[in-house]
Amino acid sequence: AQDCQVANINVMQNFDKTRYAGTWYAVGKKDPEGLFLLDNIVAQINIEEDGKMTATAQGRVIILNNWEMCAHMFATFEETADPAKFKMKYWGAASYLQTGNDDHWVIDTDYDNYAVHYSCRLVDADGTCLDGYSFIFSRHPTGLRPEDQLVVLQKKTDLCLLGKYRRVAHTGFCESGTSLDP
Ligand code: DAO
Repeated sequence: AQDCQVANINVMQNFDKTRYAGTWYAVGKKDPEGLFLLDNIVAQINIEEDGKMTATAQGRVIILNNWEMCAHMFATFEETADPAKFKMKYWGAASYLQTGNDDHWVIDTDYDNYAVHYSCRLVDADGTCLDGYSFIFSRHPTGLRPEDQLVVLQKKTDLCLLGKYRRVAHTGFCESGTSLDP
């Protein structure tokens, strides 16, 4: 569907959260209003013993007075009637980081290379998304394989977000402790 109606967005069929587990590097991002995670965004999806999906994530952020830091985030996921649509509750390791309750929709993934995520925070009166964000995830920090780029391009188009993404750099910022020098 490409009528830009949030309700008509196609998500991953027969989504398998077990195969979604593991490390994902954000290589592209469409920001929401008041963006939070800037770059060096890595998510680790876990399936707990009770079968529930959780995640830890990190990324470079700038908080309050231009403080640059690596944010460590946690998330729990509530399942819905659609296995590819989750409600995600998230919070930071430190109290001054963002907290929230967002949709987490898996639009498409081959589990081994790429995943297209989507979250609309605010649906407009006409049914389109007024404020949302989307991650393009890769299993590889270097980016998407050429053969996945066309699939992802089509999904961006389906989401009515073509041209709204930026590249997410991985410079090692969040791998070097508290140092500001990657
Ligand atoms: O960066 O502006 C933003 C919005 C993203 C907030 C989400 C925080 C991270 C929670 C874990 C993500 C797991 C995919």
